Amino acid sequence: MREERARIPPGQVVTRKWPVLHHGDVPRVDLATWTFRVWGLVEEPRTWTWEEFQALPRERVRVDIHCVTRWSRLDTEFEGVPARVLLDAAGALPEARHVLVHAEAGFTTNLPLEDLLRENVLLADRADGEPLTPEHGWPLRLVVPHLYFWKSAKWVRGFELLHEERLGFWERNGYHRRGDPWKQERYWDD
Ligand SMILES: Nc1nc2c(c(=O)[nH]1)N[C@H]1C(S)=C(S)[C@@H](COP(=O)(O)O)O[C@H]1N2
Ligand SMILES: [Mo]
Repeated sequence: MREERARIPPGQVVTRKWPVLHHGDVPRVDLATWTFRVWGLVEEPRTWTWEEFQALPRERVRVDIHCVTRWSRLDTEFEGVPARVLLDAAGALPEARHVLVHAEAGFTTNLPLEDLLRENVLLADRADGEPLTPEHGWPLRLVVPHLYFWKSAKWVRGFELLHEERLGFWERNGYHRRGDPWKQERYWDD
């Protein structure tokens, strides 16, 4: 399995199952009042209802995901709206460099704007051909496959565009500010 080995970042072990990992409880979400917002350093702050979000252009990607707790899962298929579509609709200002991703119950995670604009970065509502399950982030989760999976916020609700980096939940609790699995950027001092 040389090919498969080349897809596994250092220090990771492949799992065929899909583990569930998060802080706190699975939130209860009401689609009737749900919104996705993009605000901060944008030309025009935007808000989408669930219905409006469903009308946006969609993509399907097949990606490998890597959790900092050392499991990797190969070939998960996600479907949803590219993050780029929402960022383009709001219009990032030139001074926008960083994004704080906001999710239900105050969960946050940060990443450089350019990482959100990368290929294969989706706001996904389906995985492996099925609607997301609540424990994997229903109704919507971020998927940033090129960074450790803690950046892929479940139950995501918005992007706040910033000039200076502002650390998110796991990043304030010892995890790396960026989290590239190929460089083993696990903890803040890696
Ligand atoms: N809202 C929220 N999203 C989150 C987390 C969390 O605690 N809260 N944990 C992250 C971590 S550490 C991981 S590894 C992945 C796990 O996603 P999964 O449970 O679908 O495998 O979700 C990420 N997204
Ligand atoms: Mo994680």
